[in-house]
Amino acid sequence: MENCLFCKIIHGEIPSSKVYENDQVYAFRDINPQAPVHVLVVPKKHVSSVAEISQLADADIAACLHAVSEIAVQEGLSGGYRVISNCGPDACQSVPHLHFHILGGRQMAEQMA
Ligand code: DGP
Repeated sequence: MENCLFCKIIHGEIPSSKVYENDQVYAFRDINPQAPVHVLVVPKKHVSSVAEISQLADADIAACLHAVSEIAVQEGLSGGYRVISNCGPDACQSVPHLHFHILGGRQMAEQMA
């Protein structure tokens, strides 16, 4: 989608630190990491958030979650990790292209928000 930051990253128009890619998914390091490992997993097809997930094929949704699991192994997150998808303004979503944050490499707070 034109003018979407993450679409531009997927297409290589904006540089990123890629950690994983297949036909359906692109994943890269967050520019403002909030944990030792902070990776963003995005479907290549543009949808704005989980609220629009019905516009994605089930295979694309599944591919995102399989990617999360593979990246966690790749990044050595054997102690666990957190997966977050902010959806809409109340959740402070700042980039309107569906993405899953993988946060790991340290003990997370028990409270999630
Ligand atoms: P959210 O607030 O859930 O929409 O998360 C958006 C994330 O995207 C935020 O943690 C910072 C990250 N981000 C924003 N711009 C860029 C960028 O240009 N490159 C990378 N690698 N990450 C970005």
